[in-house]
Amino acid sequence: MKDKILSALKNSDNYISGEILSRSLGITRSAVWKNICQLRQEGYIIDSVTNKGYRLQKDCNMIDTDKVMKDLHCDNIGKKLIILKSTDSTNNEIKKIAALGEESGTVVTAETQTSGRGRFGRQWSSDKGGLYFSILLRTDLPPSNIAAITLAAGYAVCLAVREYTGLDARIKWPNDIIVENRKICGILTEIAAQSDSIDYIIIGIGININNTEFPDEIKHKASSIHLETNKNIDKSDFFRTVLIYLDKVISSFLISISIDDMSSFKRICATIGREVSVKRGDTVLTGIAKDITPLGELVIETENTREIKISSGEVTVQGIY
Ligand code: BTX
Repeated sequence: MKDKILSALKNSDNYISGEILSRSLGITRSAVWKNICQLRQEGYIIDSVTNKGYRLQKDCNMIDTDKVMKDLHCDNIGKKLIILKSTDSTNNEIKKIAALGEESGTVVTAETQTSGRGRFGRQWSSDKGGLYFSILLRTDLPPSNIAAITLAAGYAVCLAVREYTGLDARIKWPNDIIVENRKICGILTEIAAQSDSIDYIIIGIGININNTEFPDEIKHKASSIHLETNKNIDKSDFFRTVLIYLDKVISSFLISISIDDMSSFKRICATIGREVSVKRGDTVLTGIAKDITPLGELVIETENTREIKISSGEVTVQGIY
């Protein structure tokens, strides 16, 4: 019943009287009131005005399943969507449901994360303005393809940002998406694997959407779609676009990992052709980023014209961060 009331409120831009709701749904007015209270407890902001009725305040930061899933025909990613108010990390949620046999393609999202994480145990700032979600992927790809799958996900996010906002989103190898040299998205890919085969992959994606502020230590390098466009973005609508691109790009990547895919990744990679520094243990290697291999490795030509390939790590790109 609660969902029916919610759906009626969502479909109306004006107030709906308690009497109309009670008549159309065949319940008493006090039952309508109880359901409204429950919806408010779940975080929906519902105005009520005497002689007018109820009106839902549309919150562009709330994820609305109906809006995301409507006519979403995905082959792999997004067949099922689990929405949480808050969790420690959506990657952890995927681990839990993967252990219970959840099917490939399931996506978990949360409005906020209390321990959102990046690579090397770093934190991912996860306030209400952002979009945080993780994808469960069961695949028989060899573990050596992990760097490439992270790039494929990054490429898909770039295409979605470009289509939805017109911003010049680019990949900063290996797992960041930047706009105007600032980070708007990070990707954390984790695997559960045997020695030579993958049990499942978790692709965790955090995108700064309507965020307006960041912690002091990342202020200089972080941005959000809102800050870059000066517009409030409807998170559900944007999420739908991202899922469509992720499904398209990753499904074709799983079928054939080809050089062609890499050339499209390379075209929107901000790292290629720039001077980069890579931390390797205690040493820092400097050179020019030349290429990306079919396995997603970055090819760097160092000062003594030696070519090295790296598949992960911390890369600083001159002029970016
Ligand atoms: P990373 O290790 O490449 O980047 C982490 C670094 O990025 C931090 O140390 C900090 O400097 C900076 N940073 C932290 N938060 C933000 C932010 N909101 N915007 C811009 N820069 C930031 C990147 O790791 C991978 C992040 C993946 C996050 C997703 S969210 C859904 C899923 N669940 C989860 O716990 N992680 C993933």
